[in-house]
Amino acid sequence: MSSKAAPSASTAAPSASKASAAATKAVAIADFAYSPSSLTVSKGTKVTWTNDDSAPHTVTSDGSGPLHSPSLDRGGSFSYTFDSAGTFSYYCTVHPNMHGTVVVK
Ligand SMILES: [Cu+2]
Repeated sequence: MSSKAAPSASTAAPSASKASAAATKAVAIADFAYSPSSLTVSKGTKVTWTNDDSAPHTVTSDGSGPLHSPSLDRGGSFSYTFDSAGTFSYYCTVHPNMHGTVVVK
């Protein structure tokens, strides 16, 4: 009946051994441009785009990439966690001259 063996730890840290407090990065969308337009992050980084423009914008991968945001109105945001390395280029479907790149290492 030992009630001594404390049922250890509900310290809520399941990440003990894996190095990573999930990194986050932000990209602003303003003046019809992504800022920064080119971003380099480590695998596992969560990137959040926030639209600061009055016009709607999207974050949409070139080709078959993984980014498919809805149309973001002013103040709207979209996040994606990059779990694999590579170069992810994207554009705005509303303004196809807007381009950005995320490089994941
Ligand atoms: Cu746009």
